[in-house]
Amino acid sequence: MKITIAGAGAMGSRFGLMLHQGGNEVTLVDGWPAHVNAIKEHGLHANLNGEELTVQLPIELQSEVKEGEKTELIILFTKAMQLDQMLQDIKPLIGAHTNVLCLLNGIGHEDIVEKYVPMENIFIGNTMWTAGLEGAGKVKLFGNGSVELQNLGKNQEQVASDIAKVLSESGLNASYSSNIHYSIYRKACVNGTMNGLCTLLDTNMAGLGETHPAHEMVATIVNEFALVANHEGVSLDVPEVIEHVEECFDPTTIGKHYPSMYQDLMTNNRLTEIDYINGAISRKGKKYGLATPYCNFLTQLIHSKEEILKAK
Ligand code: NAD
Ligand code: AOT
Repeated sequence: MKITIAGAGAMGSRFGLMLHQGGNEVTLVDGWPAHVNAIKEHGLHANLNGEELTVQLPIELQSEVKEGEKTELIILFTKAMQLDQMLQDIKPLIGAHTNVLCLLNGIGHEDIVEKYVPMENIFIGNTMWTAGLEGAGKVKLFGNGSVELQNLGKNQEQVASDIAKVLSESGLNASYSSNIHYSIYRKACVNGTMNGLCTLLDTNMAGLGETHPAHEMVATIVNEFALVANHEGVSLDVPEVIEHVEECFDPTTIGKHYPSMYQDLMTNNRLTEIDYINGAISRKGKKYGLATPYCNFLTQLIHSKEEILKAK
């Protein structure tokens, strides 16, 4: 399949690499000139489960995307605050038959995608894969993961299943979800607990899990997400979600991962996605008259840290 990865940082590179290895015709599109040039000149360098490899993948700077052959599938993997500009820039690639799959962390990205793509071509999902960007053109990938996705448009279930099949044939372990809003909230609970706390406490997920207050903090935050989700008709199984979140503490599986928010702020001095995770719950809580004090506080703390560190 002709696939464009829009946002080829850590996760976009992982998906691009695996889909390329699975025999698809993959093109990367990205907005970081140094990264684009490094991949153009030297290929994408990846440490994949300990094995060093270099793959030649076509890559284009998003501001230079021109009218041409439309792509069959676009996978969106920008950071949340880069999504609108990316969709604006890749308009020339989006045709009447281009399906667009949004796999960003956080809640409510479909509102932005809908501005550029007809509803019947939009697919949303989430992923438990992880990835780290070590520098321009270089990624570190370890562990396993999965993808869940669903169509937003009516009668597009078969297309959603077909997209999941294409991803799975490249080892991405994707499945059709009949309730993607539930899955997105469930994954948002992972990010709403791990990302902010690991960033503030300067540790990875296993390190957080070793601290005594971790369980109570996780449980309180998950309950705030559940309160807001419930108001939107999504009824989270709170004990199951807490267990799912706390599985991330395991150092033998995924616990050594530093969440992407940590990588952004602590390693790369970049602004974070907090407004699309805990901040989204905060805003919705305010709108619905629901108390979300931990999410409010976490959002403020991360913003203060961004200011102190002069993140950009
Ligand atoms: P990323 O920051 O690695 O890449 C996103 C974009 O930012 C890319 O266009 C990249 O080129 C650009 N970028 C990265 N570093 C830059 C720098 N120093 N200067 C300028 N531009 C730079 O983002 P990601 O981790 O791939 O995340 C994409 C989405 O996937 C996010 O919504 C994230 O929350 C989600 N996600 C991430 C992980 C993970 O383990 N990284 C796991 C699951 C979901
Ligand atoms: C993650 N991490 O989503 C993925 O780093 O933003 C991130 C992220 C899967 C399971 C646990 C954490």
